[in-house]
Amino acid sequence: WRRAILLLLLISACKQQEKPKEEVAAGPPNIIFIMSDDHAFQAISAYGHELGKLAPTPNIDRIAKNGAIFRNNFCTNSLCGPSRAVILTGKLSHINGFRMNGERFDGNQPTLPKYLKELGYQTGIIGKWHLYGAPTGFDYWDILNDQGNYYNPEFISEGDTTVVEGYATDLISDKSLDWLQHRDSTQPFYLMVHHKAPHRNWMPALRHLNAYDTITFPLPDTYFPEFVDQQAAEEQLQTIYTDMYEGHDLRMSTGPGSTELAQNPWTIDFDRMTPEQRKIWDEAYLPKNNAFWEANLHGKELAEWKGQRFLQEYLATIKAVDEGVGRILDYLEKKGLDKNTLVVYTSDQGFYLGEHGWFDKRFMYEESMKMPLLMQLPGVIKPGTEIDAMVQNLDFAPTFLDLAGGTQYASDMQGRSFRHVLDGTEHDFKNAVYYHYYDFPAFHMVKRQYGVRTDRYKLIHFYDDIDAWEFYDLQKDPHEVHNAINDEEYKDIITYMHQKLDSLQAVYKVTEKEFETTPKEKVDKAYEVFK
Ligand code: SGN
Ligand code: CA
Repeated sequence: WRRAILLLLLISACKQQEKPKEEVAAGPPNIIFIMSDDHAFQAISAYGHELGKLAPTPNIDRIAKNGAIFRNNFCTNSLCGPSRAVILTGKLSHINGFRMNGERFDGNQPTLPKYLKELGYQTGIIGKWHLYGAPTGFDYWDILNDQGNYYNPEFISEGDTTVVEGYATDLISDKSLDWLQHRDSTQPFYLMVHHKAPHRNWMPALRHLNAYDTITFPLPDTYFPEFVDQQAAEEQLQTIYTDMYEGHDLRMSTGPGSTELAQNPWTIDFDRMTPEQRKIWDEAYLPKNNAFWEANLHGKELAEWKGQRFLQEYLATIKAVDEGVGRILDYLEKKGLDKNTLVVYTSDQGFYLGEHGWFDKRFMYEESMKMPLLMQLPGVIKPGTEIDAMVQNLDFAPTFLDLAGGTQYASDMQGRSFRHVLDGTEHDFKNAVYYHYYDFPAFHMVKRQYGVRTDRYKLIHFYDDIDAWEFYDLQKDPHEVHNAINDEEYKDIITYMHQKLDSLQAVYKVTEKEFETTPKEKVDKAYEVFK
């Protein structure tokens, strides 16, 4: 009988060990939130843009095939730190307190990972943080220092700062897979995988340095813009051919036969490479740069060449991100975890790839305001779903909480769950979305602005050292080159848009404080500094 008891004990112990696994498989979904930095939707092949087709992202596209692609997902404030703060809190910048880069995120406030922890999730964040101060609400964090560097970056974890040799994107993918392998498998998990790529200065992995050498990418029709009634656009400092650093951004050399970089104000990006890395780098660029000198380009041709070089670098930088996404998807599939894991791919905001002649973001014009968004979750999202409904990064936290069974935590958030957009039972989610950007005067000198966008129209108010309204009919003018604010034909619609804007500002509790302006001397000085 002793044997029989032992056997019974053993069987019950085994059952107990198995049980949590079954619970996890059937219980709330795991969530992997993969977010890159400045990844334009134009550069993801699933979106069907010409650039994406020439520089495909087969692994990111897998998420669209397995689940959904969002064609109208918008950020509320097109800048790194602010977007991240909105995602963590489900609240707009003026409520979560992080309006512009360089501010410190108040880690004492309630956030998505904190709520998920209460719901029994194991939480982790790996990669770019950029909110200053230590992350709160995470069981595990291993973040890049500030903006992070592409080569041999510094990672900060609890009580430890380490320079890790290697390429940032690969390291972030490795660390994420490592975390997944060693996590406590009895709990559902929430993992934020935050890439630095493809943020400026767009340094590809060594294996991708020649990826797009032979491809000519199309430059947008607005590459050489004429700004009419677009004063803010006229006064920005983010034009590819006038505001990029030839060395730092475009790897241009000081002359034929030289590997020394032309304008390179922050030497650290290249200086931190090991001699071996630098050798491979220089060998890849020398012939290309010699060919450039040989061609002896000037004026418009030179400006176009710069656009090409930028796109080659930017798109090559994305290759390692896409590979990393593939490795994570493979891992989930191998372990059978894909069945109950929400996989999200997005970017902290959009990015201009030559539209209006620009790089960077910040403006409310489409390519910056629109964030790529792809999601898969078998059983909830049908494979191949195309979503046209307008959603925002503001809605991520409420949506994830809804899927995790914690809607009660979203009650004071300003976003709304789009779960039923995901499962195909809701089509008209929001009829208008609000936008508000504050980071002026600052790098690139993009003016303060707020506005409203509906599925067809956009109304923007630029303020601070300017007081200018712009209105666009996106159906007739998708490139936003005709400011129709004074067109008689739109009079009634413009009145409607103003009402919409006022009501959104009331609902979101935007007070007078948000419209403060900067003393003129400060603005003038900033134009001098950033020029
Ligand atoms: C850096 C970049 C800018 C960029 C900001 C903000 N310059 O300052 O071009 O606008 O980051 O980007 S760099 O040459 O130093 O990289 S954000 O995505 O972090 O908001
Ligand atoms: Ca960014």
